Formats: sequence, C-alpha cells, structure tokens
Amino acid sequence: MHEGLVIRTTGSWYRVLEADGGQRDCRLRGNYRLRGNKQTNPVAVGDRVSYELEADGTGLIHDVEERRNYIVRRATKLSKQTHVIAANIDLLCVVATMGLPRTSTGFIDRLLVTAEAYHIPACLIFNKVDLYDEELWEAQRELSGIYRSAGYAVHEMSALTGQGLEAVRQAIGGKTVLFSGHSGVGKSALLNALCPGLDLRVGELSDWSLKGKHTTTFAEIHPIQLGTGTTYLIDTPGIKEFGMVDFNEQELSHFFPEMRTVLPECYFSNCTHRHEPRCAVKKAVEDGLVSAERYQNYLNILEGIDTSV
Ligand SMILES: Nc1nc2c(ncn2[C@@H]2O[C@H](COP(=O)(O)OP(=O)(O)OP(=O)(O)O)[C@@H](O)[C@H]2O)c(=O)[nH]1
Ligand SMILES: [Mg+2]
Ligand SMILES: [Zn+2]
Repeated sequence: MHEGLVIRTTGSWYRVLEADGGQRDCRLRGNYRLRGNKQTNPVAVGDRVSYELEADGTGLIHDVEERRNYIVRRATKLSKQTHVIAANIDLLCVVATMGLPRTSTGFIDRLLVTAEAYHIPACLIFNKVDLYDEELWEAQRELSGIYRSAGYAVHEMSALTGQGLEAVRQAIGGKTVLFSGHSGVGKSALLNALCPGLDLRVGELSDWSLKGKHTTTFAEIHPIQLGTGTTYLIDTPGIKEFGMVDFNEQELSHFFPEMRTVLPECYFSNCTHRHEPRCAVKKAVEDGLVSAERYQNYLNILEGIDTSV
C-alpha cells in the first residue's frame, strides 16, 4: 500500500502526489463508506490517502487518513449537504479587494467565522492595490485597522506589480495554504506571482458585471519551493456566496475573536448580544473596541440575512 496527498479532484478521479514527488490518477474503491451522507465529496484536496497500484498504472484509494481539520460550505444555498473545500489546512487566506470586484465585509466575515469554527488560522489578503486611488486607500486603511484589531494579519498587495508580495511569502512559507474569495479577485494571479513557473489560468472580468468569470473550476494544490521547505498552495474556484453551515446562537459570538474576550462580562450567560441588557459586546461596540461593521455582520449572520454578496 502507498500513501500520498490528494492534490486535485475531478469527478471520480483523484490526482495524488506520491512520496517520491510523482503524481498518479486514482479512483476510490467502490465500497468506500461515505462519512455519513452529509458531505457531497468523500475525498477532498489536502486529504492523505492510502492506495494500491492497479495493472493499468492508475491507483485505487483504500482509505482516507483522519483529517487534522477541514473547511466546508453548503453545497448549494439551501442544501443540507456540505462540500468539503479542503482538508489539513495550516492557513486560510481570504483574498479580497477594494478594487474590482469589491469584496463586502459580510462575505469576509462569513469566511472568517467558518475558519474560526473549524479551528483554522486565517488571514486577509487585499489584492489589486495598484488600482487604488487615495479614497480607496483611505477606506482600505480603515478596513485593515478593523481586522488587525480583531486579531487577523492583513496584507495589502498587488499581484500585478508585486507590491506587498514579500510579506505574503513570509506569512505562508512551509505551510499548506488555502486561498479563497470571489471570482476575479486575483487568487490565481497571486499564486502565479508567488511562483511564476505555475502559469495558472487567469481570467478577465466580465465587461458588464465587472465580476470574475469563474476561470478556476476546481480546487488544486500546487506544491512550490519557498525558502527551505515545500509550501502547498491551494487555488480554489471563486465563491459567489459563501453558504455557511448553521451555528447555534450561543456559539456564534465565540467565532469573532474580539468579541470572545468580553463575553464573560455579559450579564446573562446565554446572552445573544442583541437586545439583552448589560451586554458586554454591545458595550464594546459603543466603546469602539468591536467594530460596528463586524457587529452588524454578526447580527446579520444570526438572523440568517445573506449580505455576503
Ligand atoms: N490591476 C490588477 N489586476 C489584477 C491583479 N491581480 C489579478 N488581476 C486581474 O484580475 C483578473 C482576475 O484574476 P484571476 O487570478 O483569474 O482571479 P481569480 O480570483 O483566480 O478568479 P477565479 O478563478 O474565477 O475564481 C485578471 O484579469 C487579472 O489580470 C492585481 O493585483 N492588479
Ligand atoms: Mg482562479
Ligand atoms: Zn452580550
């Protein structure tokens, strides 16, 4: 039996990176038990699998190693089924921009909350700063301040000019890094900038909607050499709306790091931080310790209002 890392999944085929650096197309053995039936894909990029060789040179996956972590979203907007985006991730980079197509904080916060819920460290990358005028820079500085004070590393960069790229390199070296965000924000362009040899397809924005055209169509891991060790970059298809799985009212605020620290001071132990008196979160918003925008996004998620687009 051999062991390897799933770096691409397309239909019923899995591309596996082998121990010696080679790659092999594998299928999943027919009677492989789905984990429950809640997930649409039993094997995702980042999974470590054991497989045996078939006579025709392909592989047959027998087992999937237990995951250290993974991140999911709803398969479709109303679906109860979830789709595993990737497994065994060291860092989620939310790729966003104040340029085109502009990312809302509602979208960013849904991704960050999900990363917190699944215990995946996250950071923010604002791309396309070469397009910023003074007004956009001002808005960017304010936004970066909000996320930094919430506890996240924030990078401002341009895949086009290379500005800010070195800091991103430093932050991801030696890790397995998932890049996620709307179509057209420049995820693939960013990966190309990090490693020019990759030569990933980059798409134009649509003329009429100024959004991306969903150029990347499946998640794929690209192992690259940065400094000493191997860094695994996971490029993913752009997300229209991030379908969050449900969290209960009580746990949601724990996934906002800057709220988490004041929670014990709420008068009611089951406070949802909406209308309750003597709420430490509302006080923190008034005092400017928690941003009003993040708090509003918290309320929206609580009420199930979708402002993520
Ligand atoms: N001006 C500018 N344009 C950029 C930058 N990064 C990417 N772009 C452009 O943005 C468009 C989309 O880039 P992609 O890398 O394909 O975006 P993506 O996030 O991978 O999109 P999907 O694969 O559809 O999810 C392309 O026209 C890129 O040339 C940047 O830093 N500055
Ligand atoms: Mg892409
Ligand atoms: Zn409260």
